[in-house]
Amino acid sequence: MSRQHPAFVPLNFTEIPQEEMLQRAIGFRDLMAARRSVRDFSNRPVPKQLLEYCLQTAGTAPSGANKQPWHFVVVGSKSLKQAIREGAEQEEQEFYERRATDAWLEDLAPLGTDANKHFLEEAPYLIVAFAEKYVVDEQANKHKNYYVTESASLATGLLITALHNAGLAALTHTPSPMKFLNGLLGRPDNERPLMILVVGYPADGVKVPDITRKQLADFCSFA
Ligand code: IYR
Repeated sequence: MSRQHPAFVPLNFTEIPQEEMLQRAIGFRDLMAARRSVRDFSNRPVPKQLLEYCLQTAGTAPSGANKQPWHFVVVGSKSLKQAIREGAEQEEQEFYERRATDAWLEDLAPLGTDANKHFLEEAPYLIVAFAEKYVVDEQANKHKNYYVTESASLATGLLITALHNAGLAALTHTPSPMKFLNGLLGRPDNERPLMILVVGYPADGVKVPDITRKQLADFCSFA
């Protein structure tokens, strides 16, 4: 049986002059260097259309065998956000009171986090990222996806980048375990919650931890 191959089409590639390449790389680096995780959000509304454009960017991520194994649920309803907060805070209470090691709590201390996740209700939107482990076809056969965590994480990284570029603040939030999100959002068993992105405008006058980032030489080597 011969396999079907896709048609090949010309790459849409326009060369950029070198000087402009450098300027663009610097400009984008500086744009992204200003991205910070924010834990206090304004309740100002955010246009849904803006999120849709950012999610379309997420959907451009490369993925194993182009299976695009991700699903994003955009949550704007007050009651669902409240339910997600309740579920997350239950897990977080366990984490802070029992599950976390002393070393972990010490590492978190500079961030000032605790089990209170008020931002899950205050922000206008929560975007819950799911990784699709396999696809179930009409005959109920399972087809596994490849590099699922890598692919869905790449899409989520692009989403964070797109949200920042669009002028919004976001927080990656990972209560653990997150299985309760499948139930609340009606997502099937073939999907695993990856993280919650809390999205909106930062609260007026919000402060963020005074942290630094590694210098290039500390996280990159040229072999
Ligand atoms: N999920 C907890 C704890 C937490 C863990 C890490 I690693 C962080 O970088 C931040 C928080 C919480 O959200 O509080």
